[in-house]
Amino acid sequence: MSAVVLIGAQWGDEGKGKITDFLAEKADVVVRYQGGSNAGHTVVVGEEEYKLHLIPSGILYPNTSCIIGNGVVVNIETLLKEMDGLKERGIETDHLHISDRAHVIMPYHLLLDQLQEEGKGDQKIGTTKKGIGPAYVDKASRVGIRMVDLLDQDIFAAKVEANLKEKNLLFTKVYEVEGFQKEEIIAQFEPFIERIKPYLTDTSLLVNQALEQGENVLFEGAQGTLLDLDQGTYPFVTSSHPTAGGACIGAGVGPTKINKVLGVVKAYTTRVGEGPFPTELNDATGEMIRKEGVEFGTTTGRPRRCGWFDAVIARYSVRMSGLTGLALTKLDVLDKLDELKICYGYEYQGQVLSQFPSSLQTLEDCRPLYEIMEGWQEDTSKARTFEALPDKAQKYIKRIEELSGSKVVLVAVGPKRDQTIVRE
Ligand code: 2SA
Ligand code: GDP
Ligand code: MG
Repeated sequence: MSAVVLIGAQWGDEGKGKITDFLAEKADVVVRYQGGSNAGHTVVVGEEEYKLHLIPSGILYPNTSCIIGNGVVVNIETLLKEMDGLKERGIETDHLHISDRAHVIMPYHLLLDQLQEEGKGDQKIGTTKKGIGPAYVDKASRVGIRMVDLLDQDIFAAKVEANLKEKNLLFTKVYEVEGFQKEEIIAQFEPFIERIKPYLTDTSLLVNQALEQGENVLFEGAQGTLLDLDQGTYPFVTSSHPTAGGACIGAGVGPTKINKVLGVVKAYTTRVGEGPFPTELNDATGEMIRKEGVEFGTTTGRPRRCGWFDAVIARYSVRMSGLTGLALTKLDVLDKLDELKICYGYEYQGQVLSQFPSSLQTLEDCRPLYEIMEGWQEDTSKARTFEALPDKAQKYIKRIEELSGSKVVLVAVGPKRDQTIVRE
């Protein structure tokens, strides 16, 4: 395996948790490199289901080091609860390491996220309200609070004070709500700091040492290509870099160290939150996919918007992250359909677009062009080899490969570990 970056190649929720867990069996280290507790990665082992938000999906393997890299924004309270929840279920977290350079989500980030969304009305982004955007804003504005700052009481107090000076004005004068008290925040953080301290370290050193020793390192992306701050459907994006390039910055490794980049795609498309979605199905088929695929937000429980597979998006992801292969998930969800559609291009003002447009207005006016394929109408959930899949399902996968320009190396036919087909 060596160094593999795994990314979501659509709008998130492609099944990255499941695929990470599957690959983590052979990984020595699993690293989260961006996002925060907006993410919801599901891992199913036997009858047990784990929903992970901040902790890497390799945590279920006791000998796999799990790292929260510098690119992640961490809500410490949420993280501690997640650790406690795992411990209650018999999963130890002593193989977890957290970057001392990671930024901390503060109580004012959570309130700002909520107020900014409310203030946008119809134009809202549909964030998870986990404070992600405001925390990354502070990072870019160079006023963020990093884990390392928590280790020095005076530095922490000074940074909280400097932040509150500006933010309390915003809360009281612009939003007309109550601001925050420095002393309260410091008191609230005291027990968090005590508990989190032993986990803090220079995680870039750990990752690079592992790579030098020839260990297998898996970088677990959160969200997906079209939610990337630069490459996604801006402004309907998250505030980090889910694409493969984000792994280098968010984990502290050079691009020369990466060997493979795996893009996870669903056999159809979903999106949660606002923004354009060309192949969206606002009909009974969309409803059926939502029901069969249990398409509800892992973090917020929001119903996900569902639509046909969009090869323009897959092709775009292959380019933006230099994908070396695709992991196709949730094939089984389509088992009952008699007919399937794959979008191969968009019609825009009488022309055919084969590449994903930069302009949101253009995207909104694009009409998806479809190839129609026959459904297989057979149960795929028990298939364990590619050849065991119905011919029509094999044909569907091969067409996805042709249109996206990347080989499908893994196929998932259910949420469980063993419901995975490896295709070399
Ligand atoms: P944010 O909270 O600032 O990152 O929101 C900005 C946009 O990014 C989307 N986003 C997501 N999309 C899919 N899945 C995510 N994780 C959860 C899940 C989502 C949930 O696993 O289901 O539970 O609702 C995720 N996180 C962020 C978000 O919808 C906005 O469009
Ligand atoms: P992630 O954010 O990319 O990790 O994806 P989520 O965990 O938010 O959503 C994916 C959902 O699909 C989870 O409930 C998984 O258990 C489930 N899942 C993953 N792969 C498959 C699959 O191949 N078939 C089915 N039926 N469910 C799957
Ligand atoms: Mg998810």
